[in-house]
Amino acid sequence: AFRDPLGAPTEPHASQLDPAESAGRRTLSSTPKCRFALPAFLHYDARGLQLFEQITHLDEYYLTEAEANLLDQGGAARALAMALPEGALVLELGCGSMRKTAILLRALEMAGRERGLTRPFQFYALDLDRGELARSLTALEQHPPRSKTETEGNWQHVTFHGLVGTYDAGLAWLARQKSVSHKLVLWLGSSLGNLTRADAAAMLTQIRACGNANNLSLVLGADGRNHPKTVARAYNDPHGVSRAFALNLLDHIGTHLPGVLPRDAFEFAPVYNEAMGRHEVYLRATRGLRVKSPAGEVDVTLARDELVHVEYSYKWAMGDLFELVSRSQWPNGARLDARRVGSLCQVPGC
Ligand code: AVI
Repeated sequence: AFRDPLGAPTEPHASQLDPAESAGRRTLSSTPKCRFALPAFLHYDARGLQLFEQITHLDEYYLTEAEANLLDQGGAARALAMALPEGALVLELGCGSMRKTAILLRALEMAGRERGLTRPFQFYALDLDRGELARSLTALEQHPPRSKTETEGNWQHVTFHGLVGTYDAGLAWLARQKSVSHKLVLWLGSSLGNLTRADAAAMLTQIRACGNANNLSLVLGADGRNHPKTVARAYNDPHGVSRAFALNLLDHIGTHLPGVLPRDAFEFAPVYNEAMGRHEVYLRATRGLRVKSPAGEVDVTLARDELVHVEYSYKWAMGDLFELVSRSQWPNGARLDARRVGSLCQVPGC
């Protein structure tokens, strides 16, 4: 799972420890030199998904609530639900606990009743861990919206399905769904931010290829370029959940390759890189160690204090987001209906 070297040499490379660091809580002050990276998806085993869910409840991690507010109070969920053709397929990429998705699904259910629709919306939730996905879907199904006169509601206008797999697998599946009235892709929670800007463009192009100008829509949640201190707090909370989330990646690897990357040989090293508009997480070796996989395809030596990159969280200025969408082969002159209410950008079928 190692690749090296990491990153383009054009990126700023100043390795520095924060002078204000206190014992046991060392941070970086800018993008450091780094030879190795581990792919970010390794964060998301069952424990990682649970820790991420905890992060989304922290006051410091402002992203989740901001997005939920846009969907709910901002009226985006209802607007979408009233506009979506009946029978539409809704696919959520990397669905997690679906707390925000629930807002949209409830709006779809209510709109189905209000509009007197006969064909249900088909909701497909895609994620990597089967157990977590089943748990989240079951919880969601057990809480249908209720009208004022009902004591117990039920879902009449939404059906639920789980898909276990990567984005690539999910999108390949979506491209094969030919007989649906409409495809709506949900890519929420600033997951886009975990891809480099080039990979984000490729991903939007890939989503675009799953349908045509008339039958495909995308709802994209992206975080803006907020104040550096606000971002830094969101990714290094005082409760230590962000730290546990980052280090859990080593435990996850350890279940497959015991002892190869021992957790006690690393510490959490986050940095917000303002120039690049991205938060970066590294794991710093607390001692020199040799990392050797059982089959020998990886055999490297890490020096004490050497860093392994494990996550980017890119932040998007609105103008850059517009450019990204138009560069990603959504049709020329695409009707980009961006609600500039915070960070939610709704891109309807073009
Ligand atoms: C899932 N993803 C969008 C989160 C983010 O904001 O980059 C993951 C995360 N990492 C640390 N905190 C949250």
